[in-house]
Amino acid sequence: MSKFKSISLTLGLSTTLLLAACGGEETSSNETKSMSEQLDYTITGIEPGAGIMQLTELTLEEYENLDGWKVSESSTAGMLTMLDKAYKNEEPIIVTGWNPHWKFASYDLKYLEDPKGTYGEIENINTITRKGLKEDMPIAYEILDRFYWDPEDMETVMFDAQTVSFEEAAAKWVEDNQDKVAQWTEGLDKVNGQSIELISTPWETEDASAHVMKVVLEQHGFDVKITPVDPIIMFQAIANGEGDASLAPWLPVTHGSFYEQYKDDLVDLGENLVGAKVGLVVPTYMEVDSIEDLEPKK
Ligand code: PBE
Repeated sequence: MSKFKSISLTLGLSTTLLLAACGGEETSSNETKSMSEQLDYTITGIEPGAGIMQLTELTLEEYENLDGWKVSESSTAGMLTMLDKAYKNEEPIIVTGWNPHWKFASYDLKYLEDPKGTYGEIENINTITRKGLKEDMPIAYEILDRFYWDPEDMETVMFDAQTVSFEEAAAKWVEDNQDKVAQWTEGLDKVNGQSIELISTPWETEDASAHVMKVVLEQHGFDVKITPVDPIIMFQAIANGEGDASLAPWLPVTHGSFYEQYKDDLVDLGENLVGAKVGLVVPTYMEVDSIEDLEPKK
């Protein structure tokens, strides 16, 4: 017993000596590095076409203390993997984040304060259609116009879709929320196989809304196709009439610059959800509260 103990003590000691001798390498020097230095002045981003990536580039320009910082391009899955890894090791990480999203239920996270407001405040998600849809498909137009749900509804679908497909999760939500769905379809005649194309974006929030709308429109006799594309392409497709409608624009800030470009060539039916948010997100164990607390690169 005592032998084992002394061996492990010796091992413990030599590991420490070894690490100290290696100097400059992670463990020993991280203690003296500032948090910004440990992060290598990098924000972990997502797909380059996302609105939040544009807002992050703008943020890097607007905040003087972010001199020398960059945002890495990745994918949402890549960002979530990095977040998970950092979180498990209690290492610092800053990600481009948003609500609704299950990451806030899985980890203790906080938004960094944004005194310059480059990420806006509360975001809405709007419904837009191509011009002429009202005349061509008055029933679909009316259902789209009435569609409105709460962040909790969207989260329910996103949560269920972690274990089943979005088709199934959406069908279940529709079944469980017949009162809401009835408000969107009440008094409207069914159609006979009319085709409609919903343009979406490749994030779970939009998978949820597009699939719920698909189920509702299919129950009303429509033949529905969902096409996920980058936000800018989504606006283009609605503006040039290639797609019929979208439930995906995040406004007024996240997709604000795309919207400004195309707003005259589309029909805006207003919010389908209120209470979304985007910003820089960190684990709560990090001792930083504001974007202004970050240090410029030396
Ligand atoms: N998001 C989710 C998207 C919109 C929906 C915030 C990552 C974006 O930044 O464009």
